[in-house]
Amino acid sequence: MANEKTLSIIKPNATLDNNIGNIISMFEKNDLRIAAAKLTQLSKEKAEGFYIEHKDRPFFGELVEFMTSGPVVLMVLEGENAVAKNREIMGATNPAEAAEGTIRKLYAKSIGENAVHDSDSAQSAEREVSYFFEKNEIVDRF
Ligand code: IDP
Ligand code: MG
Repeated sequence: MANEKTLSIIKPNATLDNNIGNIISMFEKNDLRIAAAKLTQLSKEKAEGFYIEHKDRPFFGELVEFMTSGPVVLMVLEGENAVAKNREIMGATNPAEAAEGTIRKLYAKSIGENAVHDSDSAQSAEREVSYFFEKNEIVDRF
């Protein structure tokens, strides 16, 4: 199986609820490693650019407003099959549909305030990782 990198974001509802550690421990328990991390608050421009694929969706304004409303933790996660593995650990977009034990089942408030983002494919992972991180900010020692 391939060693991959994927982008993860702990969203403002989860940072404000003090669930950063709980969420990171879910990644670590599932053999994903943190290869880069920063805590920041996104500007409107940065959040809009990140979610550009959703710009025509009805919830775009709400999404950008939420993502800029508080601190976020941006992380590069690394491990075997990291992209698919993170999707599984994270759970469905809507917490009402998320499987038991997933991050969203445990820590999401609603379909919008759903605790975490991850990259949905290897191709998005590449774009999303380089959207937030310079090459020299990513550790490659694992
Ligand atoms: P994903 O995060 O599970 O991949 P996407 O469909 O890519 O879900 O949507 C991106 C983000 O937009 C979601 O994580 C959620 O925060 C927000 N979002 C999606 N659908 C809705 C909605 O119907 N209302 C409000 N926000 C939504
Ligand atoms: Mg998505």
